[in-house]
This record gives sequence, C-alpha cells and structure tokens, in this order.
Amino acid sequence: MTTKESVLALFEEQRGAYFSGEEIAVRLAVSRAAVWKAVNSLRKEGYEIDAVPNKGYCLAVDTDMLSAQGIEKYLDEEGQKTKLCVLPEAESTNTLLREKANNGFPEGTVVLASTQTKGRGRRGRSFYSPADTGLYLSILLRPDGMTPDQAVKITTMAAIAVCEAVEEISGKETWIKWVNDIYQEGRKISGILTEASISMENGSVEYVILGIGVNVYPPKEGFPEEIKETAGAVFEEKQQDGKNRLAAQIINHFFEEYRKTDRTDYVEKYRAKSLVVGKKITVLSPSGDRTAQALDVDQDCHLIVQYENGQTERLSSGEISVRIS
Ligand code: BT5
Repeated sequence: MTTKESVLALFEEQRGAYFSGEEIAVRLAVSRAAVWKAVNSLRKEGYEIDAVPNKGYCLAVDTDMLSAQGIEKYLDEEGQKTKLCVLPEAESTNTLLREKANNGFPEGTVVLASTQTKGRGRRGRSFYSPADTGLYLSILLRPDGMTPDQAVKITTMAAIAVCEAVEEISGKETWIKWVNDIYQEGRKISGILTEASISMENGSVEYVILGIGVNVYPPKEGFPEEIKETAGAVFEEKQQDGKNRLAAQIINHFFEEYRKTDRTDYVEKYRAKSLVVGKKITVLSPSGDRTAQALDVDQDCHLIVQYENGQTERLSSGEISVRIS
C-alpha cells in the first residue's frame, strides 16, 4: 500500500475521529511530511479532510467517495477474497479487466471506476457512465468447466445480487427485465454486461468478465435526452458511503451465489423478480420484432414465450432483447 492508501485506510476505520500528524506518522512509520503530502493529495481527489491545530486531521463522516479502503470495510468473508482496483476513470472497466485477464490475473480481481469514457452495453450499445454518481465495476471469474451456453447464469446471479444489494440499502423493491436490466419504480437503474472468453482447444469458458453499471444518484447534468424517460437512480440524494456500501454488497451477494456448489435456487429468485413473466412483450431480434406472451424462465435462464400464432419458443439472450408492450 502507498502512504496515501494507508492514510485513507486509517481515516476510513474511524471517520469523524481526529488523528494528529505525528500519530499517523508513527503508526505508519513514515515522516510527518509524507503524511501531509498524502492528506493533500487525498484532498485534491475530493476527500473532505478537516485539519484543526492541536487536534489533527479528520475524514468527514458523510464522505461518499469510491475507494478500495471504503469498500473493504463492508466486505464479508467471501467478498474479502476479492482484489479491488479502484480508478478515477476508465474507458470501460470490462475492457480493462479483459487485458488483466489475458495477463493471467486471478478470479476475484475487481476493477471499479468513478467514471467511464466508453462504457459499453450489449451489442455495441453504450452505457452512460457520468462521474461520481454511478458505480461501474467488473469482476473477473474463471469458472471450472463452464460451457458458453451456461455463462448466462452468471448474468442471472449478478442480476439477483444487484437487486438484493440495492433493496437492502435503499429499502425499495427492484425488478429484473430479462435478461440483464434492473428496474426500480419503473426505471432502469442498472445494466449488466457479461463477456466470456472461449478456449479454442475445448470450447469451454476460459474466463468471464462480469460488468455491472448502477446509477446510484441522478447525474449532475441530468440523464441524456435518449434515456431521460427510461433511466433512473437508486437514490435522489447523497448518502453516507452510498457507493462504497452498494459496491461491497453487490460483491458480497454475487459471490454468495457464485460460490454455492449447488447453484440452482437463484433461478427461483430470478423468476420472482421478473418484470416480464406473465406480460405481453415484443421480442426484438435481428430477424424482426414479434409480439408474444412471456410465460416463464426455465432452469437455464431462457425465456419461454408464446407468439400470437400459438407457437412457443425458448429464447436465449445473445441476439434477443424484449420490450414490455
Ligand atoms: C446494459 O446494456 O445495460 C449493460 C451495461 C453494462 C455497464 C457496465 S458498467 C461496468 C462495465 N463496463 C462496461 O463498459 N460496461 C459494464 P444494454 O442492455 O445493451 O443497455 C444499453 C441501453 O441502455 C442503451 O442503449 C440505453 O438505451 C440505455 N442506457 C445507457 N446508459 C444507461 C444508464 N446509465 N442508465 C439507464 N439506461 C442506460
């Protein structure tokens, strides 16, 4: 850890408490000048750190800055097995993590960014990722013997993890629009992009990059015109540690499901949260749009639909999206 990271970890342990420069220097075995430099650099990043003569430095209690030290406070035993990398900015955390995956980084490597300049959605779409109001994270997974078809289960588990985390923290109910969108109060608050790398040798999944974007607060300048009517945020106003808590809970809940050897009950949870089952929908596919009734989600997370001519189909997520009619 750098001196700056160690100073932040100390402040995070006891927000609102004053630490003298000397005390910090002794505890971290660095010079007082190094402490002063670290505090200044944290301030430049946006941390609100009070300095009072004869008392010392103190991190404001209501701080809401995304940081590894801030997230780690809330990680449970499984969550603590992850290795977090928090950046002020990334083009896309999925793209960055893919590079790390190709360089052999292990399962549980997590990249988070305060903003993305080229946040990606499915099929070349973009994910709006403004600074400081959202959560953009990617998790590297190396599942044993998973086939590409089964990789959709990762998206499903993640969708449930996001729902559980958001509900716990906001107290408001969430819904999943098959397969990868999370809704709250009728608006999309989160999207998931799961990308798999397939082994050329045996066709199995080499690694999976699980990308999750959440609108934690409304963007300062509002949502762009194209999504103004459909996008929403978890909170209207700043919360104490809103982003760190949410990130940690998503990681905790996801790994709780993922580590289960008998991974089946998440399908039940997914069904219960489905926004589309039982509804009339439009199935959007490259071959055209068709009206259908969404009947169920099966054990493999396919959506079972019935078209107006009575024909039923089992949809997999790859090329298909649905719109609630
Ligand atoms: C998604 O795609 O919603 C997946 C989004 C995944 C984003 C994460 S952030 C961390 C990681 N790094 C990345 O680069 N990506 C992942 P899709 O279902 O294709 O939805 C995209 C559509 O959602 C867009 O075409 C817009 O209509 C809408 N949209 C874009 N940004 C949005 C936002 N911030 N909130 C709500 N809706 C949005």
